[in-house]
Amino acid sequence: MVDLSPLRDAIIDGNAKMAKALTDQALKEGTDPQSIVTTYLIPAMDEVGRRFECNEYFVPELLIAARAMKGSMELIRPLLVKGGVQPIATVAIGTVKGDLHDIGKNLVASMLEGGGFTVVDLGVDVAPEKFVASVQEKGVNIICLSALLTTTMPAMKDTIAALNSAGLRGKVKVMIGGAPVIQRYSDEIGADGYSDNASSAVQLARKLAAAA
Ligand code: B12
Repeated sequence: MVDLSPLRDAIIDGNAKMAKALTDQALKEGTDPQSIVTTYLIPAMDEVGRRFECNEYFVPELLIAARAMKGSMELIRPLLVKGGVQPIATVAIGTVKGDLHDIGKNLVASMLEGGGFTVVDLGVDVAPEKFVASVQEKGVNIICLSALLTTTMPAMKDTIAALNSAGLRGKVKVMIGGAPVIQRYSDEIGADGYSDNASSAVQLARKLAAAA
């Protein structure tokens, strides 16, 4: 396989144009799309996450790296789907009912996608029933709830209650996050985990998928 370390570097540097051009070229040369993801994109986003955790990178760098990764994934995703490559798990992510903040949610979604998950992005202001439907209709294994307002945090509890009422709680893991969320709240409402940033969200999702 050709050395695509410039692709890895382009993602880490957030150079979306370069990342897309290198991905396009690699695919045209016949490089296996799955190996581009596992050998270059996932390690690149892991490195971005590492730099974020040790305060070498901040939110803007995370966002531009995620955007670069997204551009590459747009070229790769249709080929993966055609080739039937198995994702780690399917995740549905959304900002809870009443809440329109989506920057952090989008970041988590991009990092999860770069981390090998299939991501169903339900958007913002997502009612509990919509999360329930995603499990029933799309075979979702993990639900990710984001809230940025203290007034919308109870919608996380409502979503877990709706999963319980639908008899689905045993079939799906629930992860929560967003600036006002803390571990104690996660424990209180019976979520399976909480993380305070997009990078550790991927680690948590991998752990939950392995335990499922
Ligand atoms: C940008 C912003 C907006 C934008 C949102 C644009 C958008 N497309 O998202 C706009 C202008 C629309 C907005 C509107 C409002 N906002 Co506002 N907003 C912010 C602001 C400045 C930044 C939020 C942000 O994007 N942070 C950056 C991201 C990357 O961080 P993050 O979301 O926390 O996500 C990270 C982690 O939390 C985690 N994470 C996030 N989600 C998830 C999910 C899972 C599953 C996991 C594991 C992890 C995880 O990973 C992410 C990446 O590391 C904050 C202040 C602040 N500094 O936080 C106020 C803030 C959140 N807003 C606030 C308020 C009050 C409002 C309004 C009510 C204002 C008004 N009066 O209209 C409205 C509410 C609208 C609504 N119904 O939602 C308050 C909330 C106060 C509170 N205690 O609830 C804040 C804190 C400002 C303040 N200090 O008063 N807002």
